[in-house]
Amino acid sequence: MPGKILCLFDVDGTLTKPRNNIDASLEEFLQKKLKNKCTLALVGGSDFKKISEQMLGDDVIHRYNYVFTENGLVWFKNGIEGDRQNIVKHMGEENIQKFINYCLEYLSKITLPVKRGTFVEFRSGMLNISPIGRSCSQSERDQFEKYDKEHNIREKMIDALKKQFPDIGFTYSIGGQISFDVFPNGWDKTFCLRYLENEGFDEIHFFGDKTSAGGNDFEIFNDSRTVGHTVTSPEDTRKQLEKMFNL
Ligand code: M1P
Repeated sequence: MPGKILCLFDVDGTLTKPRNNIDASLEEFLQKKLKNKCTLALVGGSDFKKISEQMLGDDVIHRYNYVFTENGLVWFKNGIEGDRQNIVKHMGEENIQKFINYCLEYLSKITLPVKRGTFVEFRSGMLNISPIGRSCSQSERDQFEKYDKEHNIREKMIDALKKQFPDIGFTYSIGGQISFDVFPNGWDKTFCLRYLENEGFDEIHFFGDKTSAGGNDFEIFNDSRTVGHTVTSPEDTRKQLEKMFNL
């Protein structure tokens, strides 16, 4: 591996526009220029299917030395899958079902400008809940984000879940436009650091756009094991890297 510096990137809002593909010129910059200076890693809240799609194909696990999907609950090193967390094993079927049933009941009682399908996406280490439904189009997604900013649909639902399940031990995280992630306490993006801290890096630089309190990059950005960088867009990420590495 080149050098002892690791650059660890969030995906949505940092390397790509939310749920869009990475720009080919940014990917070329990362692979042809940055990779000569440091080791590359990704950490996203999304599952492998979404991250590989956004990062231009399944061979992302070979182009990036480490790929942490679902916050690192499912991960790859040099193309080889490591262990994966299982939310059902951890929480028990009964708890998971009570939780999902309540989410569906709650969502059946709210009216939005539009509602589509796939309200609960079940992943290996987390649940992803979307009030509008994940099968909405890009324009419906953008409209929901705007509507949610005015009406706090997701925040209100999270408050209701916290009230209904005060001791369940879940963390709720709004990382994207139309949904929120639900995972056991501690399974946020800092989870991936356990796989990196003994890999011999002198510095782990983390780049993310949601680094303030309540954002899904907050914990890893503030972790003592990382040097945190806040970015405002993929273009800003590139600018900061050019400056940092004299590229
Ligand atoms: O990576 C950030 C988030 O991206 C998606 O969010 P949304 O579909 O709401 O824009 C989801 O995959 C979510 O899990 C993830 O945290």
